[in-house]
Amino acid sequence: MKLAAIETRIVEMPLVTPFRTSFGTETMRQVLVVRAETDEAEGWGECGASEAPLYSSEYTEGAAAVIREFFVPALRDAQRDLGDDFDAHRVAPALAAFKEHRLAKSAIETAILDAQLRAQGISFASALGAVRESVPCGVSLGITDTIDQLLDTVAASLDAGYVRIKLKIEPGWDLDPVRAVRERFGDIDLQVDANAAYRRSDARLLAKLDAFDLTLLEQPLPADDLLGHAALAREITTPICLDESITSARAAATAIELGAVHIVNIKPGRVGGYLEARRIHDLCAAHDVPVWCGGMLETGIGRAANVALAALPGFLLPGDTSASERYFATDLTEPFRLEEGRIAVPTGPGLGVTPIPEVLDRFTVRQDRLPC
Ligand code: OSB
Ligand code: MG
Repeated sequence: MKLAAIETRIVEMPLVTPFRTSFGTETMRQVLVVRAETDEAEGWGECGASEAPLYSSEYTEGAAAVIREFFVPALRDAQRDLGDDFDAHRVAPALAAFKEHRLAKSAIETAILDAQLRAQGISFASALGAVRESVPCGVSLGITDTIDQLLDTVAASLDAGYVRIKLKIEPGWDLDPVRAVRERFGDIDLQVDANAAYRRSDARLLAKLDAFDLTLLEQPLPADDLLGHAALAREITTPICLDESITSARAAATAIELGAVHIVNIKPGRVGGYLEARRIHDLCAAHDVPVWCGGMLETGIGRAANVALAALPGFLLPGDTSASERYFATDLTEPFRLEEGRIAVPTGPGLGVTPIPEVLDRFTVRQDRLPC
């Protein structure tokens, strides 16, 4: 396969409701969409970064810049060395010299993998090793102004069919909302995500969550505090799940060895792409560590690939793979719909979905074509 060009677009999609986490509030999903043009097919990828570097150090404009200034020239060089042999597995090695920027690397690798799989007539699901035709879905609910608002949102999510509820927490919004949801809705599958908002000295407070029988506590401490998570794991009974800390298969191996993690949230963007995500899945399976698929408020492009990944055998818990309408009134692709709490895994070649040109154009604020 020969890569002809990388096209980047900055797209701005209004969210149906603001999404508030311990690190900030998003009312609009600013997303970098990547299109890979090859001699055989085109492919699509999306970058998980948002407008500001609040979840991680990456942000949309930075991702666009690193792709333009460094990644595309490196892909051009790699391709020149390889002749017509270029494919998605060459992307990570070609970009490995550039530190971090995993969300941007993932968008590039995904677009090229999509092009390759479309040309080969293979779906993401079968390329990755999926064993399910549909996946059970959870929903991640942001911090609200009042507990009553939160209870209404949980009620609506359960009515819609979501099989697992995740509440965002932060200091000052933890025990009370969790208690209220548990009391009102009883024995539902409930978990919480702190996005690194607590410190080791909060262990006693976090131990009070044990009373609510949560499925897991996601990323309570800073990303680089693996020892803190290991210490916390010895002081509380709620299983610890890591998100921000797991940046690679190596980081996952370290966290498992330290006893810092019981369950892993796999976000392909955060680890640099679906190929590394697959390796983390395999590593966790080998250690009997369950995984689930996280999300970054993806449009249909990223959602298609996430749903395919979530169909692998080690994905033993419902993911943050919610339906398109939970995020957007109009998605970039055909919307993903929830049916009896599940989303069907796309079966067509590559992602199995394609952005709708008029919709993509309507939400695009800037576009750049970079020849390779
Ligand atoms: O921590 O899992 C997270 C969204 C953006 C950034 C980080 C996170 C999230 C979510 C929402 O929790 C997941 C989703 O519904 O896509
Ligand atoms: Mg998280």
